[in-house]
Amino acid sequence: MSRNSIDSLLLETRRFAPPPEFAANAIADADLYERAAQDRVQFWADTARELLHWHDPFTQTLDWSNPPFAKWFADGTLNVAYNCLDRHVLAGHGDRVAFHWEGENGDTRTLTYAELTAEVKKAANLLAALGIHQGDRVAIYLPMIPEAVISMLAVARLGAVHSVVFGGFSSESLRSRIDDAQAKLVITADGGWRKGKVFPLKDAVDGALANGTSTIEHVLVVKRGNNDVEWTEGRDLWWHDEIVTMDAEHTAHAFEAENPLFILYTSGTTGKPKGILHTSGGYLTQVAFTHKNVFDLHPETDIFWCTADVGWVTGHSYVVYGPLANGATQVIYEGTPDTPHAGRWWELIEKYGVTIFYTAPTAIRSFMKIGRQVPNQFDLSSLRLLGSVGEPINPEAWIWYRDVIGGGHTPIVDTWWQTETGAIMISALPGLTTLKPGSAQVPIPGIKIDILGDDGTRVDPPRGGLLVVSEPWPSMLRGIWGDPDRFRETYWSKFSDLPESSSSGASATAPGQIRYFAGDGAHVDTDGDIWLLGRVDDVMNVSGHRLSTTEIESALVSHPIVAEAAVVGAADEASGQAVVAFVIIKSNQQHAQTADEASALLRDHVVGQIGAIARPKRVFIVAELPKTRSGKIMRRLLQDVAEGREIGDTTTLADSTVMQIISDKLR
Ligand code: 6R9
Repeated sequence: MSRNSIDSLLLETRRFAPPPEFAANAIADADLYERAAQDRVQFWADTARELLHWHDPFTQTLDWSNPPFAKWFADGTLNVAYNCLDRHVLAGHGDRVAFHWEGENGDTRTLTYAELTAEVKKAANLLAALGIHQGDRVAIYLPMIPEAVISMLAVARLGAVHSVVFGGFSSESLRSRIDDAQAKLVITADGGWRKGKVFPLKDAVDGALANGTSTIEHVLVVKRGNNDVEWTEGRDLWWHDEIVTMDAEHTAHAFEAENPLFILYTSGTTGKPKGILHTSGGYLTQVAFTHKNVFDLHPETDIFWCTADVGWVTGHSYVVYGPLANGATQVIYEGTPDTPHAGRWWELIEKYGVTIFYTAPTAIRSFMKIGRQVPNQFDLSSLRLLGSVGEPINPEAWIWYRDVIGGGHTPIVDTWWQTETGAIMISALPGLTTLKPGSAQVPIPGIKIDILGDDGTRVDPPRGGLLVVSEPWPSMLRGIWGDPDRFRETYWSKFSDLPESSSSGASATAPGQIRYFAGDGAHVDTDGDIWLLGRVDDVMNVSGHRLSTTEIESALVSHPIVAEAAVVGAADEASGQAVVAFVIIKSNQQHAQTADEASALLRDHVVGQIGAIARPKRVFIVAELPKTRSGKIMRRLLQDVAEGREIGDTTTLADSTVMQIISDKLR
């Protein structure tokens, strides 16, 4: 975020108290904050007992004897899928709709809790027949269709571990994720609908498995796009052929609270994506708690719609686990918001009577650009609460969202959290909090957040600093898959006084201050409200998706014509940030194509290596990159160029003329 936007954020003075009738019927009361403040750990124990069904009740709440490796509710056992399905049916809610699904091409399917439970039981039997046991990893590479949710829950039901890979990722990205997790099975589809066309998924899986060395034993294929696919006999199986032969009964066994539930890969500051590991009991407790209280869920009457794809953490926590644990009725939609017309989302809100709507600022900004005449054609009066996630929401977008989508009366909850935190950490509670547009506001009950200066001391408000979580929380990541050292280094080394122990065994010395470093900058005002300012590391946020500069640079230099590459995230009106690359072409390749051809070639190459979300908006072919004397690329200067600003201080450059040459060329 640029300096100008930070200043304008902090000048924001509009305030919105909860509407009286909303406050009167709100699920959360102020008592939550009080109970949590009195005894945080006890508060989470009570919440876990209240919101979940435990097969064997736990007696221990938090074990923090070996930081940063936490255990929550460790001696309790539960089945995550049973909590999301069977118990609602047993409680008499089998006829309640779990999902209204809408395909981009107009196909629809509605599943009640009883039907969804039966589907998941059959799928669990199928996976078991394919040799999936507790702890095995299953990759899921599907469009937003009911089978995506069914597959995740079937894996969870068996105590196995899913790794959902967003369908927009390339076969290269899928391959590296399959290899890293050593998955045994991939669940995919022939194709899915996107922007009016079928995009192939099975092809990408074939590509990922082409070298024949993969740990994958079977590929289970859902028929969705009806596009042609290649078939490997013995390895590939059609979902619909197999599922019909399966028993609709399946007993859910209970697993330990710390049994791994999923791995989800996310971009970090280095090239290789990190496999963020989440476990069962603590994760489910916090997603259920936040879904219920932040979204003020009345499960009998609300229709909840979170627009995220299950390929992202928001889809895991607020399409699958939180809402289903709470017995909510939801809408899920396969395609893009503008297909076949610009009002598709608003049409769905009208059609299903959506009451709670949760989306990302990048989407809101793109609707703002089209104008209010599109949403104004639809009846959005069912909406009573709106949510935002993924990046800071600027006050103007917040106001537009409330006025145009929320009819000028709905509260908006701006929810800050991460793949690593598993669940919402900072947010207003809509029946209690007076809202400030642009601020995510306060930690949810039971969460301890601080804003620190570089020296590790708490800043004096009003002031900016680095955001940390100062106490362990139930849905915290339990590690990076296969890399405990990277886990400690990335999140815990900056502001923690960690004992000298490795990943195994408790340490002998009493731990000092242990704080999770989130990688975000934040400002805290004199009321204690938090304003998120964006990443402080080499992670970009493009349309709410995390991308690493290093990962895209590695993709670029993997192309034979590239000598060197530097990538920056440049401020962009539509997507928040846009990927801008500066590339030096190898001298023996410089005459093979024009700069425009090289730049088009390299943009496509990044798509092939990572996926369309990482496609650079611009690739500049340059002769030099600005480097310090120690050889570090000064991305800050490239960012100045990319954002069309005056170039900042160049005195630490090894060759101070480089920036002049680059900027002359680009003007
Ligand atoms: C849930 C999700 C995490 C990063 C996070 C931060 C940014 C998310 C935000 C927000 C400001 C919000 N972020 N929500 N920034 N206000 N309400 O998005 O997870 O994909 O892991 O991204 O997104 O920078 O560190 P993930």
